[in-house]
Amino acid sequence: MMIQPPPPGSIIQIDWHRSADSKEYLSRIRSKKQRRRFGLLEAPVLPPHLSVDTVRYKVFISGKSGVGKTSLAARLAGVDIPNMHYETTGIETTVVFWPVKLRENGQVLFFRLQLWDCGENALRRFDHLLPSCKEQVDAILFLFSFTDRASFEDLSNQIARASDPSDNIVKLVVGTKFDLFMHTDVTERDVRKFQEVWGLPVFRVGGDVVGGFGEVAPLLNALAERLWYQDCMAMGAAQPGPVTVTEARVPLPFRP
Ligand SMILES: Nc1nc2c(ncn2[C@@H]2O[C@H](COP(=O)(O)OP(=O)(O)OP(=O)(O)O)[C@@H](O)[C@H]2O)c(=O)[nH]1
Ligand SMILES: [Mg+2]
Repeated sequence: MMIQPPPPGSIIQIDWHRSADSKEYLSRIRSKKQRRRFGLLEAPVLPPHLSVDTVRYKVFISGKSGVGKTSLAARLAGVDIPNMHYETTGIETTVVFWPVKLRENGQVLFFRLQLWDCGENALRRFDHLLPSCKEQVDAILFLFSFTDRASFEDLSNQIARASDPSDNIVKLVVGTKFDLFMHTDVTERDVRKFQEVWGLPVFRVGGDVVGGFGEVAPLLNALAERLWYQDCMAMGAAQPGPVTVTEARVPLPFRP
């Protein structure tokens, strides 16, 4: 079933990370000026009056070798991106927490996104890696690099390999190295055409990680909003409404 996602910002408050109201929550995923890193079993510690539900999702990052999958995982976690390309030799996971405020009832939720980053050459070499990346996956980020036309042309293969039209996995496309616009190999027109054909949103990222939430908020919010919407639909709610978290998504058993 192909679900048409709602217009951006109709379910969550997309500018919430800029409001005073979000400060207390965002301070839990930051220490000093840096983003806090979370291990597999760690979570932000909230005082009782801020206690909120956490919803957990698995996100697979797909794309040609060198497009910047490992870099995107670092960027979303607020860590400096690697300067050099070191092929990822297997699967690496990164946990990102992101607080979101629902429009409907003003409820705050922590999204726990476990990013699965697998080196493309390892993925091709070892047959068991792709199935474990795809297993119970909630969302896939399909990456291409603005400086590598072949990676853009490879998107349809990536999409066919990791998903099928009837699944209800959230799918987003991310164009990396947007900072290297002098060397761009993929035009705005190409991107627009792709969006028309595939109906998938395309995000642009690039440059050094400067810290702060502004640069990652659009992508994290879009991901959170679609994941939440997908869950509400799967619950059979006609409208994504005030569904309680326990109904919508029973916390999963620990999945490393
Ligand atoms: N200028 C610029 N360079 C980037 C960006 N993202 C990634 N890079 C560079 O691209 C190179 C490859 O990035 P990786 O993240 O290691 O690539 P990967 O997709 O994980 O590659 P595999 O693990 O081999 O599949 C590195 O040298 C990064 O510094 C970006 O947004 N801007
Ligand atoms: Mg990598």
